[in-house]
Amino acid sequence: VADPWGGSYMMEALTDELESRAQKLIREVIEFGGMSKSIYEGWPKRRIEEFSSRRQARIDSGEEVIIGVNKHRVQTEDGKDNTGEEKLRSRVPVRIVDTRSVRSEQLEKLKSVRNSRNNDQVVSALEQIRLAASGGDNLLEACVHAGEVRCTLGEISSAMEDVWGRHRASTGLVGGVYGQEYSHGDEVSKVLELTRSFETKTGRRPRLLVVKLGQDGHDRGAKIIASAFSDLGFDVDLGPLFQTPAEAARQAIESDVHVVGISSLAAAHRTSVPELISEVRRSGGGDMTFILGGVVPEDDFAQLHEQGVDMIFGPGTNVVNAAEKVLRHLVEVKQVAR
Ligand code: B12
Repeated sequence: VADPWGGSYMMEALTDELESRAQKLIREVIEFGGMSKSIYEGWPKRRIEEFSSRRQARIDSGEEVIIGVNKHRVQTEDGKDNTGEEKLRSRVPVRIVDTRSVRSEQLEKLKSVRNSRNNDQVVSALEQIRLAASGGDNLLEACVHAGEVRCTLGEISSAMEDVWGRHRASTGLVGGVYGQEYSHGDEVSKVLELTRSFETKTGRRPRLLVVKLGQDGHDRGAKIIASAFSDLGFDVDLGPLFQTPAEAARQAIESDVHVVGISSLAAAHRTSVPELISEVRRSGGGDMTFILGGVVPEDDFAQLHEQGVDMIFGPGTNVVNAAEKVLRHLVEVKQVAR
C-alpha cells in the first residue's frame, strides 16, 4: 500500500485544521507588518510564552493528561506517587561532564588555532565582514571566507556586533495567562492565601529571582516558572540569558530577594550553582533560599544540598505545588514570616 492514510477522513480533517491554523498565524504576521517587524517587536516570542504558560497550566491542573507526568506516574517502592525529587531518581547511568576540563580543553584548542593561522588574513577577513554588514554586500560569503582563514565564531560575530551592536532580549513576563488557565481554583487560591499572609506578616510579597546561567539557552521552563509564580502572588524578577554566576549573585543581592531560583538544563549545575551560592553568601545574602529546577541527575542531589541548594524540582514539576513548597520552606524552615 503506497499511502495507508489515503482518503482517511480523520487525516484529511487534521491536515485541514493544521493548514487553517497556520494560515491564521500567517495572516496575523502580515497584519503586523511582516515577520522581521514582528520579531523586532517581540510578537512571536510573546505568543510562544503565552502558549507555553497556558499549556503548563493545563498540564498542572490535569486538564491535559500526559501519561507518566500527571497521570499514572511511576510509584516509589512504598506505593506513593513519585513526585518532586523522588521523580528524578533514575536508574539510568548518567555521563558526568566536567565543565572545568571542557573549558580548559576549549581554551587550549583556541590557542593552537590562533597560533597556526595567518593573522593578516584574519584581520582583513574580519574587516570584510564589517564592510559587508554596514553596506549591502553578501555577508554569508564574507563569513565563509573568514571561516576558511580560521577566524573563530566569536571573532566573526564580534565583527558584526561592531556594526550592529548586541541584541538584548526583553525579559518581560507574560502576566495572567497561567492563573487564568488553571481551572481548579482551589489549589491556586490556597497558594494565593499563603502569599497574602506572607505579605501581611513581612510587609512585602515573597520575592523570587529566576536565573539562567552560562550557555544554557533552554528558557521555556524558567519563563513558565517566573510567569506562574508571579500569578501566584510572588514578586518575580527574571534574569537575562547567559549570566555568569557572579552577575546573577549581584542581581540577587541588589534585588534583595528571598529566593534565588536557578533553572538548569545544560548539565553545568555542578559548577555554576555552587559558584552562585558562594558568591551570594560572600556578598551578605546568607539567609537566601536557593532552589534549582530542570534536568538534574539524582546522583548530584546530595552534593548540591550540601552546597546550599534547599530544594530541587525536576521535569514534570507541578508549578502550584512547587510554589506552595517554597512558601512553606520560607515560613517553616527559614522562619521568614513567623
Ligand atoms: C525544548 C528543548 C530544547 C529547545 C529549547 C527552547 C527554549 N527556548 O527553551 C532547543 C531546541 C533550542 C534545545 C537546544 C539544545 N538542547 Co535541548 N531540550 C529541550 C527539551 C526537549 C525540553 C525542555 C523544555 O522546554 N521542557 C519544558 C519545560 C517547561 O520543562 P523544564 O524546563 O524541565 O521545566 C520544568 C521543571 O524542570 C521545573 N523547573 C525548571 N526550571 C525551574 C526553576 C525553578 C526555580 C523551579 C522552581 C522549577 C523549575 O519546572 C518546570 C515546569 O514543570 C529537553 C528534554 C526534556 N524533556 O527535558 C532537551 C534537553 C534539555 N536538551 C538537551 C541538549 C543537549 C540540547 C543542546 C545542547 C542540543 C545541541 N547539541 O545543540 C541544545 C543547547 C542549546 C543551548 N544553548 O542551551 C539535553 C540536555 C542534556 C543535559 N542536561 O545533560 C536535553 C535534556 C535532551 C536530552 N535528553 O539529551 N533544546
